[in-house]
Amino acid sequence: MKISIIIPFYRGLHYLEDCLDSLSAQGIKDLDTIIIEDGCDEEIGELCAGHNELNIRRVSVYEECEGKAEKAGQPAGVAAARNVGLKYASGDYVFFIDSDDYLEDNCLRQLKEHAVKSPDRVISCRTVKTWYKRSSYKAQKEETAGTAEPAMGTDSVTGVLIPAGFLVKTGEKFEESFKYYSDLSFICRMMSEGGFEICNEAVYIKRSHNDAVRLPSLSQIKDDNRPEEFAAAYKRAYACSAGQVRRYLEDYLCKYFLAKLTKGKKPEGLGWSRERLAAGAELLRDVSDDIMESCGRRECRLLKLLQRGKTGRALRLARLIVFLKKKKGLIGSRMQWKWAVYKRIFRRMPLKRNLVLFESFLGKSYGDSCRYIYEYMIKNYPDFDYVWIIDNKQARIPGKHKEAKPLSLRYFYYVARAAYWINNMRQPAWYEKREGCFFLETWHGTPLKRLVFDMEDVHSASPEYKMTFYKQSRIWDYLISDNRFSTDVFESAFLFPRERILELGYPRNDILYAPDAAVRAAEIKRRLGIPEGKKVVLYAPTWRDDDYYGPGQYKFELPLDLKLMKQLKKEYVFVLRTHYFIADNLNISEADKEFVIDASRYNDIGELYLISDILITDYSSVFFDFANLRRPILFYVYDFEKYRSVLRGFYIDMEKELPGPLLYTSAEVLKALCDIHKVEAEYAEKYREFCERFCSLDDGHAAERIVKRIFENGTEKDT
Ligand code: C2G
Repeated sequence: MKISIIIPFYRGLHYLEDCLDSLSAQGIKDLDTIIIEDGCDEEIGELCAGHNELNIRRVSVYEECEGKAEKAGQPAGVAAARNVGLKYASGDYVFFIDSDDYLEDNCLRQLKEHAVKSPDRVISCRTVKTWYKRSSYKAQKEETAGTAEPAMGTDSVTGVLIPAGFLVKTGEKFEESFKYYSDLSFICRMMSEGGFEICNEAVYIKRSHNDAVRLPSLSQIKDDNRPEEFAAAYKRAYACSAGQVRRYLEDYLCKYFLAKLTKGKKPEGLGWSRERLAAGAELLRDVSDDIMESCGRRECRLLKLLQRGKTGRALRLARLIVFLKKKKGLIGSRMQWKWAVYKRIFRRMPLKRNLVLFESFLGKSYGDSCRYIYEYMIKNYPDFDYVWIIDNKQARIPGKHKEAKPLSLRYFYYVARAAYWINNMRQPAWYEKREGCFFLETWHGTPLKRLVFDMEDVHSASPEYKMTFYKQSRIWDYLISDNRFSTDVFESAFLFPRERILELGYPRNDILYAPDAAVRAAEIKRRLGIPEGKKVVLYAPTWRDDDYYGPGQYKFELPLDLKLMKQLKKEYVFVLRTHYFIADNLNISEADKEFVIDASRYNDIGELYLISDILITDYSSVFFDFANLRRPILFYVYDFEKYRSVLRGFYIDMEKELPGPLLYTSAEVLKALCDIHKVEAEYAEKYREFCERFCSLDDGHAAERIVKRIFENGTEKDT
C-alpha cells in the first residue's frame, strides 16, 4: 500500500525538520513524499537529502500553478500548494501533513492496519495539540493531554488517510480563493464519499506556533475578512456534503458561533459585528433543533435567536453568557473596582511630571539596579518625588519617598500619574503608557540562558509568552545593558532596537566597587548573625521553567546535600538564596541552622555578594555580577543535560567559557570547596578573560551614567 504524503512548505526550516524526522521514524518503505515549496526563501535541499527513505520530490508551487504569475516571497497559499501536491500524488492513499506538524512514531503503521480492515473509508488520526518541538514533546508526552476529533467528522484535511480513488472519482480540489478555510469543503466531500472513522492509536501532533510575531500560523493571523471567508467556505462545504456529514457540519457551525460569541471577552471583539451576524444567521437556517439543543440551554437560546435574525438580542445574551462565565464578575471583585477607578479617574488626572516610580522584582524587594539608580537620584535630584512599589517588610528604603503595595489602589494611582517608571522586569500587560511618560527597563542580568525569541520552546507557564513580551517591550524607552554581549542578545532575543539600549554597566554592581565596601560587608554579616571569623559560601541557584504550581509560582527542592557540607562548618557558613520566583520555603532543620542561613527574602543579593567568599550557582545570571569581585565561582549543574537541551539552551558554551568548574554532584561540590585554591589557580586565566568580556563596564558609577544620560543629556525623545 503506497501512501503519498503531501507537505506544503512556506517557512520554518526547524519545523520541517521535525516533520520529516517524524516521517522517517515511521519506518515505512513505500512512501511517496511531495514537498510543495510555496514562495519560500529557505533552502531545504540538504534537509531533504538527509531523508532518502521518504522518496521526496520537491515541487515549486509557481512552476505548477497554471496561470499564476510568481510573486517572489508571496505565498500562493496552502490550497494552491495542496492542489499541486494532488497532481503529483501517485499512491493508493493520500495523506496531508503540514510542515509545522509531526507524527507519533507508529502513526502511519496504525493507519495502514486500520485501512486494511476498513477499505474505502476516510480514516483520521487522533489529533494532539502541542506548543513543543518533537524532542520536548517526546520527553513529556505522558503529561500532554490529547483529545479525539469530534466523532462525526473533522474540519481539517491534515492527519487523514484518503483513498486515492475518491480523488479521481470526485475530482475534488482545494478552493484557492480561500486562505484559511480551504480544507472544509474538501474534507467534507471526502467524508461524504466514504464513511469516516477515527484510528485512536494513530496520533497526529499539531504544533501551535509560540512565535506569533515572526512566524504566525494561519490561525494566528488577524484578518478582517475571516468571517466572510468562513461563511463562504461553510456554504460550499454544506453544498457538497451528504447525510451524516451535513449533521457534523451543522454541529461544527453551532460550536463555531458559540466559540466566537461566548469564549472571548467581548463578542464584537472577535470580528462578528451585528451586520456580519445577520449574514451568519443565514448559515444557521438549516441547522436542526436537536443539534442546537445539545449545546446547552442558554447557548441553544442564543443560536435560535441568531437563526431568527434577532441579532441585537443574541448579542445581549452572548454578553450575559460571557459575564456569567467569568470567575469573578464585576460585583464582588475588588480588583475590578480598582481597575475601573484607574481607567476612569486616575488616568484622566494630569501626569505628575516630577514623579518617578520604582519597582524591583515585582515589588518583592528593594534592590537590584532600581535601588542604586534611586539612591543616586535622592542625593542628586532632590526636586523629584519618588515612589516605591514594594511589599517586603524587611525593606528599609532611605530618603524621602512614598510606598505603595503592588496592585493596591495607591499603586494604580501612581502608575497612572507618574511620568517616569523605572522597573527591572516587565510591567503588567494591561499597562498603556500615557503620552509624555518615560519607561526605563533596567532588566535583571546578563543572559546565560536563552531568552524569549531565542528560545525555540517556551516551557514556562504561558505559551503566548513571546507575543506578550513583544507587546510589553515596545513601550520601553530604554533598556540597560551591562556589556556588548548583552546588547547583542537583547537585540535578538527581545527584538529590541539597538539604538535604544544603554550599554553603560549595571547600577546594581555599583555596590561591589563602593569605597566603603569592607565596612558595609562587616555590617551585613553582623545583621545576618554571621560570626566575624567565618567565611561565607553563597548558594544562589535559578528557577526551573517546567517545575511550577502556577504562573510565577515555581517549586524548589534543595539539591545540595547539606549533611555533606556540614564537614565545612568550622570554616564556613552557607547562605542559601532561592530565586524570587520560588514559592517554596527552604526547610532547614534546627541542627543545621548554626551553619546555614536562609537569605531568600533578603532584599538585595548585591549585599550578599559583598559578604561571600565563594559563590555556588547553576544557570543563574548571578555569576556575571559576582565575578566583579574576582572571587571563586562553582557551578553546581546536577540537571545540565535537561536544562541545556530541553528547557533553555545557553548563549555561551558552559563547558568552555565559564570562570569556574561544572560540578554534577554534591560530593564534587564538597571536593571543590576543600580544594578551592587549586580551583582558583586552574581557572585564573579563564576568569580574567571572562571579566574582560562581561565586567569591564562596571566601575561603581553606572547609576550616575544612566541617570545623567536620561535626566540631564535628555532622551532622544526629548531632543
Ligand atoms: N537572583 C537572586 N537570587 C537567586 C537567583 C537570582 O536574587 N537565587 C536575582 C539576581 O539579581 C539575578 C536575577 O535575579 O541576576 C535574575 O535571576 P536569574 O537566575 O538569572 O534568572 P531570570 O530571572 O530568569 O533572569 O538576562 C537574565 C535573565 O533574564 C535571567
